[in-house]
Amino acid sequence: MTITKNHSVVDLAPDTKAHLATQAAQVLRQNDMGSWTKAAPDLYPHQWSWDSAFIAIGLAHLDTRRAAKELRTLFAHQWKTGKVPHIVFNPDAPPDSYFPGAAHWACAAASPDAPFSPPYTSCLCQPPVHAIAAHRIWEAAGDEGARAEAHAFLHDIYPKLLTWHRYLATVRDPEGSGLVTIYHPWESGTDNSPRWDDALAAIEVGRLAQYPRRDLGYVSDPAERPTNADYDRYLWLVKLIKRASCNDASIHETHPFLMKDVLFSAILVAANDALLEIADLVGAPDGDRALIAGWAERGRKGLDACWDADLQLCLDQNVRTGRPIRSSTVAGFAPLISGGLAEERLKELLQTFDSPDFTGNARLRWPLPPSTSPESRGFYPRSYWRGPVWPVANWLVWRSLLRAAELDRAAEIRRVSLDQIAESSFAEYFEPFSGEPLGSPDQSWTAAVVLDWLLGESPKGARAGTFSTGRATDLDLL
Ligand code: 9WN
Repeated sequence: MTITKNHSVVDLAPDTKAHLATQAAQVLRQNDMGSWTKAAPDLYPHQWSWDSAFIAIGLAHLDTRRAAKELRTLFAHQWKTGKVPHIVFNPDAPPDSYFPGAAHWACAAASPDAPFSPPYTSCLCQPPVHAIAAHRIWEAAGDEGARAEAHAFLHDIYPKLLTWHRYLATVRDPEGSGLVTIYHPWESGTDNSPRWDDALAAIEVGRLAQYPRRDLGYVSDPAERPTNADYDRYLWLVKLIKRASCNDASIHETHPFLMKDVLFSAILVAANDALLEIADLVGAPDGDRALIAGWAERGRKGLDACWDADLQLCLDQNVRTGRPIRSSTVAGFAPLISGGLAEERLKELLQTFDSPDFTGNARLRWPLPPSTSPESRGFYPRSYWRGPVWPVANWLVWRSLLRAAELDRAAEIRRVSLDQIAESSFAEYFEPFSGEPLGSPDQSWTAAVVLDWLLGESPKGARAGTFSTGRATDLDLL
């Protein structure tokens, strides 16, 4: 496929699409551990929470039962508080394959709220894409048998999803602001984003034992990963969380890094919309529905209060300082992700989206949103969440554009994203100007979103702001 100078695109040829879908399925098969999927073959040898949700979305188009299993496995390690851990450690992974690994999180297992171990888990969490994934599995279930099984799966997972969302809406939002408080950049899923720079800079790092940077062994250039100074801060925050015995109340009292994360909060709103649909499907009590709808509404209000008229983006808030974090990143499109926007706000957000700050930047190889605006402080085109383009973030934007009935824009994001991956590979992220693939090769969630783009029908009901009956039946492609 070619892109003309003004970025108008011609769709991929059918045989290229079929080839891409086959390759994507191979990536997921290669990383498949039977009942869960490694986030990446070498760099990430464990089960990550939001990766698993995206992976389930991709797997849904290959095998709905296996997709459901992915989420069942993750939720088998849910904490008693309702928290879904950010990593479930693979007991068979060599101890020197990832740092910090299970041993580093041993204290998490000692918490009275921790699930039975091994496998061990971390005591952090990640954005709650899971209800969206569970609903996508339902949508993808084709024949009667698969639908019956998917329905049974929704019955089983619904109470777990409800407890998960309740944990986020209460324990992680004691103020009732509608915004989720995170304790660590790893919880945001956008680890070294400049969003966290000022808060991290203000933290005085104490004594840390020497530790290995195992991640650097898996990328061709250390510049693609967070710096050593970033890592010192990450590990110091882990140490403080361990000192607080992974107890939420103590963390809220003592921890120096408490952030209202707008992207996380927006994903929770979108996930609450999906959970409401699941609640209907499983015949949940009216009280549950009112509760979930209330969380979604409070989330939308909370995000609205974070709007910055100057940057025309939504901004995270630092709970410790009470101040907004002035940073131009893809997280600023949070109100688009949550959905339910007033027309005027949608217009403003799309203007920012099209501007040189994001997809309208003339230097971009593809008109896809860089994780950090090339025009902003903290941008670095090769470094992880400081500038590269992430297919998984593009999937979130694509889905949100569909829900906002911005169908042409959504189609453009999908086409260009597929073009990027067809031309390069299933990389974790891409240099925005050259298009060079960076980070891990064969990243599972990249393959998963490609499968959803290729094999999932455009969700029907997008105009009404919901996902209802888009069903994938196009498995002949494989
Ligand atoms: C730390 C697995 C994860 C993603 C995160 C991404 C990266 C881990 C790391 O990889 O984080 O959790 O070691 O860098 O930032 O979003 O879930 O793919």
